[in-house]
Amino acid sequence: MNKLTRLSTLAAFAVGLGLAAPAQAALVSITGGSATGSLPSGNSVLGPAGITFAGGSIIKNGTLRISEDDVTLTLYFVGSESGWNDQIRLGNTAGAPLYHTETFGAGAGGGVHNPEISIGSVTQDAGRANLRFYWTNPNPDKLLVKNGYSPPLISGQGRASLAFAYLNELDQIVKDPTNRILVLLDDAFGHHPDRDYDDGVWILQASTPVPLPAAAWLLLSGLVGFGAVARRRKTATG
Ligand SMILES: [Ca+2]
Ligand SMILES: [Ca+2]
Repeated sequence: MNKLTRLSTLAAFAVGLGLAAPAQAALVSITGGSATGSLPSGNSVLGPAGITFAGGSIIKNGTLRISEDDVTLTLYFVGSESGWNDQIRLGNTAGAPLYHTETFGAGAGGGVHNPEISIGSVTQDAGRANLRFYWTNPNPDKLLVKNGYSPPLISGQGRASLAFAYLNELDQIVKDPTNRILVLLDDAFGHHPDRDYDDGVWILQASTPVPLPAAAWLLLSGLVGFGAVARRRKTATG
């Protein structure tokens, strides 16, 4: 095996390793908005849920954007202070939208949920993430806020608001983009907004399918090539 063959074998091995590992690039980004490095005043969910700061910020009124097509968003419910009947809806590119109606209040049977409850998954394409929040009681449903846009409500009642943050696997709010987004809702229907951002708290986990067969094949070919190099070295020195 000449030097060039050996190098190409090692390159194939590296490519195999790279494709076998999950994509590291963040699939979602938070753009715009205003950052705050402390818990919203009066927030009753983040502390009990064990969510802490580690160099990052909560970004209020930002926009959540998806960087690729066919990104799967899995929604987990963390908790809610509110006894209001709010609802989150995730649009998607295939199949029915995902609904989650929050009917819990603080205390027994509601409040903070830890570990998080999986609500389900949807698939979305690149662009603004399709998140919409409704106040569902009384009927008809009223749009509170959607990602990147807060519609004006009845005069004197302000606007609902969303906040996002990047979370790591330890539930720490971090500066660098991750594929795990903390979603905070502050509702504003029937009363003035108090900006405690605990009227609905979720985590969105973004992922793309990993092409396992191709990755596994490349990894295998890389290992076979690496083995050939090792055998040749052993022969040469032996
Ligand atoms: Ca509130
Ligand atoms: Ca509240």
